[in-house]
Amino acid sequence: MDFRLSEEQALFQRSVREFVDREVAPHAATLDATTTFPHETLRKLGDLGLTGLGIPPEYGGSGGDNIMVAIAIEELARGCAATSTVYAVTLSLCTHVIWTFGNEDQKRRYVPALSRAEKLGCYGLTEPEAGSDAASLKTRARRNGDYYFISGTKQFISNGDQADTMILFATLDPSLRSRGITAFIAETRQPGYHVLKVENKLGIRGSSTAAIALENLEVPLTNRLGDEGEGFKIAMQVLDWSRIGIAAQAVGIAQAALEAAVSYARQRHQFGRPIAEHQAIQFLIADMRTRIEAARLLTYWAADLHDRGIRHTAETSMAKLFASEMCEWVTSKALQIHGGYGYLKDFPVERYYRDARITQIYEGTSEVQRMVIARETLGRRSGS
Ligand code: COS
Repeated sequence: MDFRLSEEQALFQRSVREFVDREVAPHAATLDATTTFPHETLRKLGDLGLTGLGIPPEYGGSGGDNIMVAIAIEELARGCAATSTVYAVTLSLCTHVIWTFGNEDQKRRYVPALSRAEKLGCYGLTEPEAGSDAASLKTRARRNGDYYFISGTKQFISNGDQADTMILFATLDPSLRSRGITAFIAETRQPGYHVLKVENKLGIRGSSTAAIALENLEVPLTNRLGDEGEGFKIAMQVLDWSRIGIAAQAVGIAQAALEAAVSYARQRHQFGRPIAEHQAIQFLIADMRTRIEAARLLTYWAADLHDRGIRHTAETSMAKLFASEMCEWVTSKALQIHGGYGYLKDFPVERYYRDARITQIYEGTSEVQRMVIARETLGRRSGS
């Protein structure tokens, strides 16, 4: 058992951190204030090969493992949570989905441009009436010859208004629930794909979240991922790895909050000395760091199991549950350490506090993670 990063992973972490400190973090407050999508940063992430992590070079990628994906998301989130969302969605919820479940033709047609960030991806699972209960989705796919025609509404789609490619889930027969769901690679730049609304959010404001209407969207048979009826299992397996990214994002946001709190506590004087010399602050800092490290270990553990091809449904949900709840706690304490100044836009902690909140909601709420962990622990017959 070795809890250290490999030399390659550690070097990768340092270089991503340097890039983020130089090119990403300085823009985070402006993206947040102006709700600006980070197109420019995405292009740079493409140039660096980060949007092709986990994909071999012959498909436009830069290789690497899932621990490196977690590191990249964590480091990006430490600088700008919104940018890490845009990145994690296109990589984990689109590129890796086609890479894992696509046939050779689909990989050749889609993976290289996505890996190089020439194209952007999104994931169309959630609907207005199908959030936690994903199997109840109503978007219909009807086959006619060599095409499917897909109609319905998708909700809370990260990158939905910006993406070129959507991993789209639709049902051929809603009465079959999960067994009627099929996955498709859909192209968004065509008639039948309409952006209904871009949401105004509490946090991760530089990322976009859209409601999408699909009106007889044409998808060729050659763009079906897997067989008819296999879509729900694909969706769940994807979440088994993509939720590791949300855990990593939570760790990154919390790390940024801890660093801000440490720096503030050293320079802020009260009662004749830096507040870092008061035990009330020291104990908070100690608890913050301990919880962050515990979440980081859970996150890397789940990523490592994924790299080893070992089933990790419970481990992923534990990492996501613990890291996201930790993140809210840590960012709240960091804000508290800043006192009144923490409540102001002049310091970044109020943004960390707002950005933290979504990690307990998207890609499965904390309640869904508890359901999954309980089922994995007690078995399906427990009635949960
Ligand atoms: N890997 C592989 N297969 C899985 C799986 C997994 N992790 N989880 C479930 N399945 C399979 C089951 O084995 C079952 O297969 P059979 O039909 O052969 O029996 C099928 O999928 C249906 O599973 P289940 O009955 O557990 O589905 P539920 O409707 O009870 O839903 C939850 C389970 C709640 C876990 C699921 O709907 C979920 O994750 N919801 C949250 C969705 C989400 O995260 N949305 C965020 C937006 S997407 S970014």
